[in-house]
Amino acid sequence: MDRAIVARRTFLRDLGLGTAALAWPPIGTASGAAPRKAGKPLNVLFLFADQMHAFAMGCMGNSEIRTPNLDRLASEGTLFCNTYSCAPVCTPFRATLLTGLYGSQTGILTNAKPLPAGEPTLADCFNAGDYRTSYVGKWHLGDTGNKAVPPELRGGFQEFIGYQCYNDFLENVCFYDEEGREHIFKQHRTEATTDLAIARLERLAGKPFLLMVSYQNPHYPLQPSPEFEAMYRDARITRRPNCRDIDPYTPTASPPAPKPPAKDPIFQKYGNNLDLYLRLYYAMVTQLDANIGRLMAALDRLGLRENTVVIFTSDHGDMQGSHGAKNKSLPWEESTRIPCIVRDPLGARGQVCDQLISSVDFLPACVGYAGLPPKRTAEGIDFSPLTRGGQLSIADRPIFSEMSDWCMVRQGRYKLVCERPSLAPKNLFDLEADPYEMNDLVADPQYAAVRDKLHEILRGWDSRVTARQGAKSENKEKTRKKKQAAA
Ligand SMILES: [Ca+2]
Repeated sequence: MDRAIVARRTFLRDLGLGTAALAWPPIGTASGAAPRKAGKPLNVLFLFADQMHAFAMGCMGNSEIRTPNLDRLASEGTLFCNTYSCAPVCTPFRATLLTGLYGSQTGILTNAKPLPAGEPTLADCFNAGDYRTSYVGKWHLGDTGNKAVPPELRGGFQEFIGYQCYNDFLENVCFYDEEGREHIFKQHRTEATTDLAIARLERLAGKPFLLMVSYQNPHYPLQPSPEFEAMYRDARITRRPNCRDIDPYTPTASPPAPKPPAKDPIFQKYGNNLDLYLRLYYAMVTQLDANIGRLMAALDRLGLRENTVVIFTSDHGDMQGSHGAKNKSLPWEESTRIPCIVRDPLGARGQVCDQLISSVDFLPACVGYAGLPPKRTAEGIDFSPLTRGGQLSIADRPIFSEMSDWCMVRQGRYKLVCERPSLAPKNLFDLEADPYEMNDLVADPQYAAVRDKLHEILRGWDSRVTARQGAKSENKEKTRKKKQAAA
């Protein structure tokens, strides 16, 4: 299922997709792109899924999943096929997306924490540039549950309609607007999210905007609408070669899943059946894809295509039995590799870029597409030149991912995972030769030099990004001692 690594930049026709509807501008030009309307800054429409790994799209070489709208989006823009979540869990990803900082720098490596006080956000960057900023959907910063997000937790977005975190797609579909008013929907959560996003787009049209749309799909429990479930009813989904048969059931925290699992109606649906889980997961992704299609049609209807950069990604992936694991928060590719498509009206079409991109790059890139001043303290890079046929010297750039008990670096074809806090090397993989991570090279003497080089890079990064938290802990300790001395 996994596509072999392609040349640094190539085009979707090489993936066997139909060429009839696609335009192929030469590399290094932006020909084929619609001209920007004079005097109008570009809007940014940022769409992201929850728990969708990079391999669940037709344009990534998966011939068993139906994602015609995402494939079309890729054919109209750039597919970044080597993109990583720098902290593969909900809240840490969101904090990085909105601050441009690593989880160790924000202090957010677990769920439901609020954004760090006083830290400028992506919305602040756009507000300062006279953009309208609007957010729709799942938030999950500062709390969890089916509840309103109070203004002080909204990261500076001027418009807001969403909820903290609620993993039920069919029941209790509630969104809360700027005033905290509850809007109840008798439809699938994904359809409701899209309807709200379209309504917000209609309000935003005519002014430069940043609109972020945060979908709950395809996070478990897997509850596609019947018509999407039916599409995969008789499908045989090929398991990844590193997959082991596991019980895929994971209880939800919000709403709290009934215990024991046997009492959970979701368990009754797919408990202990990985094949059924995969079919339902694909159905969830296809439903999300159909909604992306609806949103793109609305963008066209409103005449916004030529002035709007569309970015699609996800917060992290889903293990689905690979390496005998389920869920996420692990360094494996199925957990850390995320989809990434950018349709840039000033960019090339049908381009595939295999440069390493990290979720810490999204803030600089969004700001870059809007032509706004960069956030000085943000990590990552503005990768916008890559969608416009430009060059960035990032072939050797290491990218990082982390949770509190591990961290990893990927540079070129190699990936090293270390344990935390010891930073002892745990796994080393050659992802070009071994894309499924089945041949651990960490103890292989032939790769000692590669391991040691990556180890040094990772230790340097870890020391730098944890310094701020270290300083905070030190200050807290000093304050505590002072108070103790004064008492
Ligand atoms: Ca998530």
